[in-house]
Order: sequence, then C-alpha cells, then structure tokens
Amino acid sequence: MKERIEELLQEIEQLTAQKMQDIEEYRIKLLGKKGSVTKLFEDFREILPEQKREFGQKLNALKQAAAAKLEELKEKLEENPEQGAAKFDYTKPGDRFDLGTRHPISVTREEIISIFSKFGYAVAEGPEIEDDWHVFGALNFPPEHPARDMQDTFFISQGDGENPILLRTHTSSVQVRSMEKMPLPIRIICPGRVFRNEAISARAHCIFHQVEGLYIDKNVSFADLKQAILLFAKEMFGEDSKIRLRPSYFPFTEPSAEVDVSCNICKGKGCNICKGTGWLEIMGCGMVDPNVLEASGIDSKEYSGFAFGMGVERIAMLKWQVKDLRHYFENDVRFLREFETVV
Ligand code: 2U9
Repeated sequence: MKERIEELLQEIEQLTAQKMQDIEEYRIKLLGKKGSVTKLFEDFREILPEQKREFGQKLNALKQAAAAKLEELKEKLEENPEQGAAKFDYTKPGDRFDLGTRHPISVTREEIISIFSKFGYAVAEGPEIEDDWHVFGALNFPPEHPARDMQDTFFISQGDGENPILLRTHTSSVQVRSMEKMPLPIRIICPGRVFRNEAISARAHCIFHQVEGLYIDKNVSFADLKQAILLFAKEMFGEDSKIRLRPSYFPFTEPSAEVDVSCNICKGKGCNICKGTGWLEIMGCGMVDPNVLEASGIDSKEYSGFAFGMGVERIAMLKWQVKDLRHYFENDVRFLREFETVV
C-alpha cells in the first residue's frame, strides 16, 4: 500500500489540465466511487491494526493532496483559459460574425409588397402547381395560344384530359382563384414563383418571381391604373420618377400597355443602363378583359378592373444595376455579401 500511495502522490503532482473537463475526469479517476484513492480507503479496512495509524495518516494526506491539486488546476484555468497560449490581446480586430443576409430578391419583393400594402392592397397567394383553367382558360388564352405549348410550359400530367396539371407560368392564376371566391371589390397583389420552359441566360431563367396586382370595383378606369403605377414608380425608384405607357397586347387585358420608368441613373438623359433612351421597362398592365371577369362569374357590365404584372428579378436588376440575372440564383456569397447593408 505504501508504494501505491507514493505512486499516486507522484502522479497527482504531475497532473496538468487544458480544460475543465480534464479536471472533472481526474476527480472521477481519483476520488470517484471507483477512483484509485477511494479504492485505497477500501483496502485500508483489511490492514493490520498496528499499521492503521501510519497508513490512515498517509491516506488522508493523499486525499488532501488530490483535492488540493484539483483546486489548483481549476484556479489556473479560470485565471487563464488559453493556458500556455499568449494572453488575450484586446487590441486585435474582432472575429467576423457570419450572419446571414436577406437575398436581394426577397428585399425587392418585400419592398414592392410594402408599397402596395400602403395603397390598400391585400397579399394573396396560391399554388405553384396549377391546372390549365386557372393559368390559361380563365385568362382568355385561346386553345391554340403558343404559351400553352410544351415549349413554354412545364406540364406535369394530363389531369382529367380536359384540364392538364402544370407549373404556373404567371401568378395570374392566384387572381383568378381570388375572383372565384372573394367578395367584390377586390384589391390584391400576388407575389410568387413562376416557371417557364426557357433556356437560362443573362436575361431569362426558367424559374423567376413575379408580383402581379388586380383591382376590381365599379367604375375602375385606365386613369386609375396610370395613377396607381405612377405612385408605385415614385416610391420604388424615387420621387422624381416619371412613367410612360406604350400600347401592347396580352390575352387577359384590353387595352394593354408596357410601362417604362424614367432612368434613375441618368435621370432621363440617356446612359448605358437605359441604352441611351432615358427609359427602363418595368412592367406590363391593362384593363381586365371582360371575358376574364365573366369567366370567374363577375358581371362585366357592372364591374371593371385593372391589372399589372412585374418580374421581381428585373426590378432588382434595375435597382442595383445587376447585369446578369443568373447571379440571383447561384448563391455565390461574394455576390450576396454586396447586399449586406441593404435592409
Ligand atoms: C387577371 C387579369 C389580368 C396581369 C398582367 C402583365 C400585364 C404583364 C409580365 C411582366 C413581366 C409578366 O414577369 S413578366 O414576364 N406581366 O405584363 N400581367 S397585366 O394581368 C391579369 C392578371 C390576372 C385575373
């Protein structure tokens, strides 16, 4: 027993600890239920009575030495957690906190929603997997319209044969669903992902984001539409913004127009962003075609409405002069970090 006590005393003397967990492990090894010191106390019961006094003292000293060493190691660690390494240098620059940032498409989408919310528009959402009726039929697309072709649309299944299942190519299907179930008047915006069978390039992608709007009430006019879009353009691109409308064609609106905003870079003078024209195309719009109102059970003699639609990626490209749409989908942190300060 004498040798064992000596051995343990030496071992204890040499203990070092890098972390608190080491000290806890030593405590268990030495003083725990099955620890080596505890074991010696059990053996102590068996030794001769005349040796008890001597070994009793030695054992108590051993136990105290173990407890004292553990305490000493603990104090050292608390004093200097990076034991052995240089003391903490308070003049060193701090470590970068890698917080995530909001994606520029989310930021733009939220900004568009927030502007139209102020104008009294409610947000409506609907399914990405849709049927032919809500994407094309109810929106006055003739049966032979090229958008219904497999070259433009991702079809999922034949459905019941009459009404194929597909990925929505615009969020207009959400407005159709709202017209079917909401009481009039309706004033909604519909943000969401849309899918088109397109080759990926700097200007197009097969998945992108839209925000569309719809306002239906009695006596809604083209003048109301122009005013709503002008107010939006001023909020989004600056108070000095002007808009111009060019005639266009969509199956679901009549009359229809493309909307340009005065270039916010050169203030309309002409630069390489607006290709010298002073104008940037931001959205399409029009008066809802009476056929579209009737298809969803709305009396087109009593009600009229306007609608508009914009691509979120396009608005974000114009806002931050991003030249290639693919940046938005690649999640390269060098690109995303450029938007760290955008809230
Ligand atoms: C209903 C009736 C009419 C939504 C509209 C546009 C004009 C438009 C494009 C902009 C760029 C799509 O993202 S884009 O490629 N959209 O030009 N969208 S009017 O008209 C509707 C919608 C729903 C019931």
